[in-house]
Order: sequence, then C-alpha cells, then structure tokens
Amino acid sequence: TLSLDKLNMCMDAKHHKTSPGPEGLLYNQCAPWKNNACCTANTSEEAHSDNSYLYNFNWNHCGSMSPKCKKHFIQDTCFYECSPHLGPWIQEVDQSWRKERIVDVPLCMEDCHSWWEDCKDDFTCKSDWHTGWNWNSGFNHCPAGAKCRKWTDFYPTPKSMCEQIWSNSYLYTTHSKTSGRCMQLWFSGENPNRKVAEYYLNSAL
Ligand code: FOL
Repeated sequence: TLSLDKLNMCMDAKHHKTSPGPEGLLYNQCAPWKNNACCTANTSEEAHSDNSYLYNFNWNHCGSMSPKCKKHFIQDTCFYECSPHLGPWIQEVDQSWRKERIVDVPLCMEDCHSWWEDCKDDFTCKSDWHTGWNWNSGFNHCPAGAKCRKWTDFYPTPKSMCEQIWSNSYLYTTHSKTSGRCMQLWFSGENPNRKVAEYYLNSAL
C-alpha cells in the first residue's frame, strides 16, 4: 500500500473513510474526533441511535439497556468508527462485513472500569457480541438457548467485559489515563491516543 502511516490511518472496515481528515461537525459524543476522524458526520450521528443502520445492532436484546450503560456503547462506537490512531492494532480478517479489525487495543483502566460499573446492573445473553445472534428480524436477538442473565454472570470483572464483548478488540490494562500507555475512549481537547500509538509502534508491540 502506498504511504501507510500507521499513526494516522483508517481501517478497511464497513463504514470507515479511506483516510482520516477533519469533519467540521461530528455528533455529540463523537465530537472529540472532529479535527481528525475516520468517521463521517452521518456515521457519528448514527452511532447515537438504537438499531442504527451501521450494524443493525440491538442494544436492547435483554430488555432496554440503561441510559448510563448505553452511553459507553455509544462512546465505543465513536472510538471504533472515528479513531485515526489504531494502526498498530489493525489486522486483516476474513469477514463478510469488513476486511480489517482491531485486536488487543490497550484500554485505559478507568474507561474499562466505568463502562463495567455503569452496565453491571443490566442484562445480556452472550459474552461475545460479534457472533452467534439470531438476525431473523433484521436486528440481533438472543439465539435459541441463550437466556438473558445478569451482566455480571457473563462478565464478572471489567477485564472480562472489555476483552470479550468485541472478541478481543480491547486488551485490559492497569494503566491509567495519564500514563500515555493506554488508549482512551473518553477524552476532550486534543486526541491523546496518537502519542500512545506512537509509543506502541516504536516499542514494537
Ligand atoms: N467496537 C469495537 N471496539 N470493536 C469492534 O470490533 C466493534 N465492532 C462492532 C461494533 N463496535 C465495535 C460491530 N458489531 C455483527 C455483530 C456485531 C457487529 C457487527 C456485525 C454480525 O453481523 N454478526 C453475525 C456474524 C457476522 C459474521 O462474522 O459473518 C452473527 O452471527 O451474529
């Protein structure tokens, strides 16, 4: 590939732009990425709606997801769709809906913990949300035999949730947001994740 800048690139996936750039306006929770993003304004808006056309994904597959929990899934969607600094963790995959994915992105402990804390009273029926759903209605529902149970039955710890939910997109770390050694889902101002990607790229992962 011509001029592959691992510190500033977009993965080849379902909705990502071919290369990162400014968007002017990104919606609500995706706004922090507006100066340099892999998502379009439309994608950023869709990231905030239930059963969005992005993946037709139904957050409410075990009753309605609490707003405080959903906020983290919206943030995860913004991070996944908009981040231009995931290069060190992009891998090719053989999937119908994307050619590349992220694997083992080191997530800051605070972001993983607050996500789990805000979701731990919700319900789900699966630990890996990437595969095995029933899509008969056009949206994902729990497959036969997968009963809705307490969040903590599937994810006893923040680590188990962050790593399993998107099949190892994330790696749990004990690094804090100030360390420069982990990626942040939640930030304001300049994107702190470029320096983190630079660190891991140079330390050869
Ligand atoms: N967030 C992060 N951080 N990493 C991700 O990889 C990620 N991926 C999604 C959303 N946020 C993410 C996309 N989510 C299906 C399910 C979930 C999904 C995308 C697609 C889906 O169609 N699953 C089918 C299998 C499809 C296949 O692999 O061929 C299923 O069996 O349920």
